[in-house]
Amino acid sequence: MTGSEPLRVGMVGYAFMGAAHSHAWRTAPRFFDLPLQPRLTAVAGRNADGVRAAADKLGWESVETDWRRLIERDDIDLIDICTPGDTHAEIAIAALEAGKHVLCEKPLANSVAEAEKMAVAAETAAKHGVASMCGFSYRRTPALALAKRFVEQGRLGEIRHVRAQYLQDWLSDGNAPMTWRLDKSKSGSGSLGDIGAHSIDAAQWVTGLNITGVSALLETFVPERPLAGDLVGLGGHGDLSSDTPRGSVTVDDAAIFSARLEDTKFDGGAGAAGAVGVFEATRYALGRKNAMRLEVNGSKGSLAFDFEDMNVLSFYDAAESPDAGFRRIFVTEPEHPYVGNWWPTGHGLGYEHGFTHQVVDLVTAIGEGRQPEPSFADALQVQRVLAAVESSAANSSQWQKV
Ligand code: SOE
Repeated sequence: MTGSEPLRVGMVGYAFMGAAHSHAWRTAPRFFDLPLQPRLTAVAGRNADGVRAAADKLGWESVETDWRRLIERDDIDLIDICTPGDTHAEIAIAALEAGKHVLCEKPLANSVAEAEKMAVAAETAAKHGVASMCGFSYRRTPALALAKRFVEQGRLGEIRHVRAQYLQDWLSDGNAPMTWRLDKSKSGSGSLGDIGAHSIDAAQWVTGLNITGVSALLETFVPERPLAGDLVGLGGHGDLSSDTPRGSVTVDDAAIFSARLEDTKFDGGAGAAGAVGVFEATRYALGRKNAMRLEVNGSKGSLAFDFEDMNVLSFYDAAESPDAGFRRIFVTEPEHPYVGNWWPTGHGLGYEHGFTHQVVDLVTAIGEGRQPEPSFADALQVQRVLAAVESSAANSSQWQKV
């Protein structure tokens, strides 16, 4: 039974991520027992009509046109940040200093310097029982959570290879309009931070290894795009007339890097267990819609995941089925992570469930007085990898330590 004490949420931003988070806040207590009852107390956005309409549609009780008001209000316990990256640090630090719990969308910030300040603020706030979490929601996909469980159970043995791709195609049309995701001052980076960050977090989380060095290439295929007004959501078709003013794309369209992954908690000195990795993130892979893929090869077995087939984890156990190839595990059984709270055996889940599970884990941790994961410190580590990739790419792919 979900507890009756409320957890009063104030959300900043109401576009794609705001809608996904709203759905999660509403749904989580209906399917999971939570120690606290989330309440959609207020949503903030600068456009008064827009935020009012979003509140009505998404189920928020009140609106603010300045996020600072959410932080001032004493009927709000948690700030949920669903805005572009350039605003994350300011909002999160102000909220933590005011004693509000924080859920912040990924990537944590637009620079390592900002992420460091956020991690310090989070650590300080944690001493007063204030929780913070970064929204790497794919961790909560049941098949990826099962993958982590297999690694922890030793079913893969020693990890040797990590192969991570995040492939979308919504920018393939050179006339798709500009969005904030293509403006470095707002988003920090392009495919790298928007989707590559998910791959980095998932790879490190599933394997328990950290990326310690990279060699990278970044590419921008379409340097200018039509300025078609404020866009909500992804892609779409711009005004194709040749006199539509164009704006500069200031981020990478594709990011590719090789990496070394190591067990940084291992204190056995040189020769610590480690793996090699290959990462690719692009929004130009025509036909690939949301192919967030992870393959891991170990000394005893391998696993493979593709978000376009998100209810399946492919697993190869060298001892069990040496010549049978990968086995497709339908991650739809009650004993699989998160699944038991949903539908009868065999009925799959979707994109939105990751966000719902994120709320479940966050509220459970807050109710139990624990810090949730991924912490701002975990997200800072991802931020360092993003920065190392950019620095390597700017230096002719030179090896860059993280
Ligand atoms: C856009 O590329 C995007 O919406 C990302 O920003 C999200 O984090 C990812 O879940 C889906 O793709």
